[in-house]
Amino acid sequence: MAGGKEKFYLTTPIYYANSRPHVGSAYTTLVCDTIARYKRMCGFQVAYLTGTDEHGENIARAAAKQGISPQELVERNWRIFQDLWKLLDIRYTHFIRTTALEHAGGVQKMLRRVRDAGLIYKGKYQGRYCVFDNLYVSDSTEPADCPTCGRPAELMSEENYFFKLSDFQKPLLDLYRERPEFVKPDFRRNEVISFVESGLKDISISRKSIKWGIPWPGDEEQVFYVWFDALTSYLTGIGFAEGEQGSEEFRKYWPADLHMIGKEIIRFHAVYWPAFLMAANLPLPRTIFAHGWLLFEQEKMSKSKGNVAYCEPIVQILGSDALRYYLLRDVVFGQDGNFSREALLTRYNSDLANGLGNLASRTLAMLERYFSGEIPAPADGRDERDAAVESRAAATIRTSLEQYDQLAFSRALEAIWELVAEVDRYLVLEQPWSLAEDASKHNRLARVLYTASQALRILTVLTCPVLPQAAEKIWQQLGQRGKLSEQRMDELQWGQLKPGTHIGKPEAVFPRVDKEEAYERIEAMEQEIQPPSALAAAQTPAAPARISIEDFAKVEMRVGEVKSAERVAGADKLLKLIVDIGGEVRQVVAGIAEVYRAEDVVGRKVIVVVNLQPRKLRGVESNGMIVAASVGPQGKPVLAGFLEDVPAGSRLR
Ligand code: ME8
Repeated sequence: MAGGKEKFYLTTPIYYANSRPHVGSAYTTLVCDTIARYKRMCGFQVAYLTGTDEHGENIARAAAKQGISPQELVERNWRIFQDLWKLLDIRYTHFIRTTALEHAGGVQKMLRRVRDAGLIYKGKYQGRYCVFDNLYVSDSTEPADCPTCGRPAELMSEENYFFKLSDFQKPLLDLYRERPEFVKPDFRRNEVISFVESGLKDISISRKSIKWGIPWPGDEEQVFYVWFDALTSYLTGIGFAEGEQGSEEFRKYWPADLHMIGKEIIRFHAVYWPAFLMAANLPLPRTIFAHGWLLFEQEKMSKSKGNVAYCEPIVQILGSDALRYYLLRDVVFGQDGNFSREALLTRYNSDLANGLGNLASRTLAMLERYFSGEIPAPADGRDERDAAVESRAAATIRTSLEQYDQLAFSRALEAIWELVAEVDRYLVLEQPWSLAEDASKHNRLARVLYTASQALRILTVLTCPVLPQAAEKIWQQLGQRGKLSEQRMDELQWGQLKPGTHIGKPEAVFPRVDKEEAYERIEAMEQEIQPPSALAAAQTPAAPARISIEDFAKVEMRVGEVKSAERVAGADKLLKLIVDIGGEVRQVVAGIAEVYRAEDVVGRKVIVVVNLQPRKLRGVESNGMIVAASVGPQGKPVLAGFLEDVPAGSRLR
């Protein structure tokens, strides 16, 4: 680990600004933020670039679907990305939009360098192309599906400018062999090598039929292929366009130390990108790391598959640290991992509320109670138990730094939480609350709380890259001066918490949550999240307080008869009902199980809103809503019904 003033430049992919980011798209940004924070705490000068990919047919089509111009769409959407990064505490240093003027200048400059090297020619492109992933699927005209999104690829046939990728087969293979750290993890490098060994064809890097892009210099009919445009943002985002050699910042930070990406875009990054850079005679990045996918309901979480979870509800209920911790702790970095709200809430309660949070509040409360909020001097000699905590802390510092360096976040956190458990055990064995009752044990009490507080200080520093908010709060509660994020992690050691320090006000950092209730609140908020198009609609004048009869008529309510009912597994409040709404039978999930038993509602007539969008509750599809009064402060549900007998299917007006 270098401790000097070295630079470190890392990037996320430049995200398509055609839809709202979900947990999957936030994953890479969270990971990079953790790395950036870690590197800063090890003394590096860090440049951290993210941004939005705003050109291409996928953007143009998304805009057309909403009846707006591509420019309007991206103006709206890039802000949604920025707002989310703020919410998730992402401390990027650079944000590039590919529609920025200086970016276009940089892309044209890049082309000039490649063209001057004699590597561009005009030719005819014919083949299958996926518009959504901007991917050449095949060079044949035969029908083919996109390997990334599964959509049928479109036939394209036009005159384009080509890049002589075929010239780079040998230089690329030499690169992978000479610099094994260029593509990570190793198994991905092997995939890339076999792809390149199988032969490289020249690629088209312009488009004639597409208008939404950066103009090709000297040919008004063409725009740049969006990947040539987007990859160049790693250069333009730090000042490549400026002057002949780029800005001072560019010269300081380029080449990138790490391009972090998802595995589906590895070919663009590990094959095309180094070839473009070699062609332009620019230095190559040090490492391209392709991580796995976050899966949700067994498939890649992605907008096109409709299986997405959003970050905002989780942040609102549990805080951004909880999401960061869960994703880094539960997913083995590099591999695919499953996203589950259940696992998120379990981790929150066990590791954060009962683990670190509880250790911090217990230790701080005892310091307050027994030592008037002052870190005691360790009076008595150090015994074996004290020494065990101290040596565990030293081992944890060593291991977690090694694991952070290797991007093995789950292992780093595992090691850190072993220290949490060790200190917990120590407190249980030493029972400081009993020591406090015996004046002759005062010195031992001082030693025990001194030891626990030293360990807690170390824990705040080690967790800071993952839990920036909570760690900073505990840091301040420990009475530490300066910003935690400005501490040096590579200089961390036992004993840096000085006796006599006055602690701040103890406050819980991770209040325990009722899992069931939190789950339902997150799920309900998810349903309310609207796609950007709907967000725009919401910005039009608000609906009047009173609605017209036509508005009311849009809600279709019918009398339904409950045919069967059963509890939804793992949910205390939910009943799954099969309801006859007159010639049609529906499955509806209702939050009434705390008040009604399944057998009580079978045969009952209820009121069903039948034209609601179907939604999933705890993974169970609900196609409609049962109307109930919400009574008292707890909102106890009381089913609406009729005094007279009414046939199922009757419409309410
Ligand atoms: O590909 N699991 O943009 P994009 C893990 N504009 N990571 C995920 C994910 C999931 N389920 N879903 C998305 C593009 N990601 C191009 C990039 S770069 C010069 C141009 C993350 O909006 C992951 O990093 O489709 C993936 O590679 C990226 O979002 C794709 O973002």
